[in-house]
Amino acid sequence: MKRREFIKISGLSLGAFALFDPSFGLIGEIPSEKNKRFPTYCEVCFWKCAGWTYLNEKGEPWKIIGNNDDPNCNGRLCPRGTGGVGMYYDKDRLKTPLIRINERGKQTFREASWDEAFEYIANKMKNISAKYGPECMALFTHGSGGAYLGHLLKAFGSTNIAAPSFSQCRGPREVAFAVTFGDIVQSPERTDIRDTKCLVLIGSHIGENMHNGQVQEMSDAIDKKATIITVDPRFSTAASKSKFWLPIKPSTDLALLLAWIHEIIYNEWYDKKYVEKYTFGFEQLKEHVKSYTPEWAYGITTIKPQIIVETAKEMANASPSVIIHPGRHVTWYGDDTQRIRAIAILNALLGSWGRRGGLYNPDKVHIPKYPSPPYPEPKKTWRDAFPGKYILAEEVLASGICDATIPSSERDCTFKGWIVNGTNLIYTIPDQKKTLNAIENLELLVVIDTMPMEITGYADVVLPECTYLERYDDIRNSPHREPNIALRMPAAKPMYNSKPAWWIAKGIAEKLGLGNFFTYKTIEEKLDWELTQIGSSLKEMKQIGVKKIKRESDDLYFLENQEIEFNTNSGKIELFSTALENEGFDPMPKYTEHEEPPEGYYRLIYGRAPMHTFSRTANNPNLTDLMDENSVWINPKVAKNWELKNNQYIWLQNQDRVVSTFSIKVRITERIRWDSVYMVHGFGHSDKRLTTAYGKGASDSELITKVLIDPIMGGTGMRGNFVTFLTENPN
Ligand SMILES: Nc1nc2c(c(=O)[nH]1)N[C@H]1C(S)=C(S)[C@@H](COP(=O)(O)OP(=O)(O)OC[C@H]3O[C@@H](n4cnc5c(=O)[nH]c(N)nc54)[C@H](O)[C@@H]3O)O[C@H]1N2
Ligand SMILES: Nc1nc2c(c(=O)[nH]1)N[C@H]1C(S)=C(S)[C@@H](COP(=O)(O)OP(=O)(O)OC[C@H]3O[C@@H](n4cnc5c(=O)[nH]c(N)nc54)[C@H](O)[C@@H]3O)O[C@H]1N2
Ligand code: SF4
Ligand SMILES: [Mo]
Repeated sequence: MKRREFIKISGLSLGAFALFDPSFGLIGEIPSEKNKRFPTYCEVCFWKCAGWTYLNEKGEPWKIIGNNDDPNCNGRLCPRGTGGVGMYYDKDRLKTPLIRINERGKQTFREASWDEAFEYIANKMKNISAKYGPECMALFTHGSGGAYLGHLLKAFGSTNIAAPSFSQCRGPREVAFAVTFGDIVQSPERTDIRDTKCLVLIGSHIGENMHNGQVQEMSDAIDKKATIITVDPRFSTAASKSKFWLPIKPSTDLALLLAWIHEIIYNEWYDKKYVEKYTFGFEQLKEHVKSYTPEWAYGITTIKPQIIVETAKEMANASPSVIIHPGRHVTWYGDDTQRIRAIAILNALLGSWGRRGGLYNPDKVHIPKYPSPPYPEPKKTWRDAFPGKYILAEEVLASGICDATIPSSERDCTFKGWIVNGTNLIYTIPDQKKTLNAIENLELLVVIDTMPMEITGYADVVLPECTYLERYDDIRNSPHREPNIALRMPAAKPMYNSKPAWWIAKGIAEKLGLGNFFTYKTIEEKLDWELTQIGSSLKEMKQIGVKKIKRESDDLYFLENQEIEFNTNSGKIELFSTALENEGFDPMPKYTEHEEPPEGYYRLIYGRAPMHTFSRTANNPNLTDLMDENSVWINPKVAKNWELKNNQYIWLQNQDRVVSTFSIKVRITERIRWDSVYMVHGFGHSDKRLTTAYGKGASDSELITKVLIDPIMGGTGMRGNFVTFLTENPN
């Protein structure tokens, strides 16, 4: 029963629109007891579902099944997590350390021993430290190994540790929520979808975005007759499950949000008691949105006034059990923090923050840190490269480190060495030319990866990490309704000459004379010490995989009339943001216009497919069986004008005359507006060592050359690019 429910939402049940074979749903059954199983948590995406790796008769990893006690997955993995064993078996894996012997990008490497690779890295790092200071080393990381490599970098004297999940992903929403509510959204999101009566999705394409627990909760909410309102220029899977689909003109969402705020205030549909008790700046907001009427928004968004009013009423009826979803990948148009501010304000007006069916208060376990000496105090940080800018960004900007690596007379801080762990920067940070220019200026580029992805081609040293099925990692400690932890342990010995990140970090530290920061002999020793501090042990966790720990107090939701001091300047929920005003930004969101596609061009928008994660799964043998290339969605009207046929291969050319390296299959569909085209991110791999993924589909990343920077927090807006079609091979 449960299994079917999930499939219902993850695949579109509209026959001809089927997105993927529904027989490939979630694996939830338990195989026979005689098979051995080992606890793990998934690394195919960052939802980090906990599960069990089972071995086959020959003692090899065979299948991965969700852990029933895990709140992130409730015993069921998504198609990608189920296909995770493909990462272990991928024949193209990196097999041994490599040192570059030729110019960058040429991929001429020689095999090296781990000791030789560590010696090389440590010598270069010492040189950089002596010449420029240790702060000129930066770490880019996305994934579990980051904890150990981050510890290494801080011990070395640099705090420049960046993840693309901030400046290329959820950064604007965290800043917008922090300035409004004094707290961030976090991951997994604190959205109480399970108990909501109305869920509003602004772009968020849950169901294609397969963040597991969230998809399950949305499916449950639909069964409980919750209203779903989806705002998307594309008829997404979520749209197909919605009572209202608002096919908005892309880039105009802020106008719709402001009109909703207008309606909710002027019709007095807001939660009066809540607004009075908890918020700051209501009268200013009321005045501010006076002219943002549904009729005004219609002219901008193409959404009819009557629909705007009707959907606003729908939200108000559900209040406070309503969620205007904060989104996750929100770096779209450069005014993203302000767009998410409008979302935060709507949630505040409807009283959903801190309420059942709205946004709950998550909690996590407090795990003491393994003893280690204090870190040296860095003399400078990435912020010195941007004086007076991006003050409200609470994390390091990956794109900012990139900018600050390119020498400029305006900056005295330039980076000289990068360690890149688990992020394919070439495909992840927009404006590839700039990323490559930055790389050209480096004295050291170390890449730690499992696969020969594009970024490894530019490395001086490539270090092969073993896959998540072959290693221990830090204890997973994700915030949730109930605090909980999960263990990842190896189910197999590392294949080839690959090693875990903790071992790599410790090895480099020892060569740098920083061995005192990694005093444990084995990772088991460290994990057991940490687990013992919170009343568990490695032995216990090996048996149960996931452990839930009781919340310290009953504060999942606000109590009736509870007095609350919010972590903002005014101590209230700030409808009028004093933090933004202090930094010289609009204290309340204003509508800003965005550039329109020129004649013959279409806005390039992109998203996820249920069976793939970014560019990291494109070579996975199990997942390419389900989908091995992307296609470009084109409206029938447009296809007719261009005389395009379904399944025809074409090339895309953007406004800066950049042409896709590979061709992409045409998919003609009413499900996309005529002014836009859509493609799934992560395809069009150009590294021939990826023997399955090479040349399959096209890459959105290479066509994103225009980047709309968010002035508030430095996020890289990627949806201001336009493409046209080439039917002959231009290359
Ligand atoms: N054009 C475009 N750009 C985007 C996006 C988009 O949709 N379109 N999405 C943005 C978003 S939301 C995000 S969060 C980022 C994601 O950005 P990334 O996390 O950089 O995504 P991937 O391209 O999948 O790169 C992951 C890398 O990690 C490697 N890897 C996988 N498993 C392991 C492991 O266990 N250990 C190590 N060391 N490496 C491993 C993979 O082989 C791959 O090289 O991209 C952002 N950039
Ligand atoms: N299967 C799978 N699931 C994933 C991931 C994955 O790689 N694979 N990655 C995970 C990560 S890190 C992230 S951040 C999330 C990202 O997933 P979301 O946060 O859901 O990402 P969005 O950018 O909202 O999603 C793209 C949607 O936005 C629509 N869109 C494009 N332009 C506009 C516009 O101007 N206005 C509106 N309203 N909509 C628009 C597109 O049509 C598309 O449906 O997914 C997560 N889940
Ligand atoms: S959502 Fe899927 S890919 Fe992501 S961690 Fe969970 S099972 Fe793995
Ligand atoms: Mo993301």
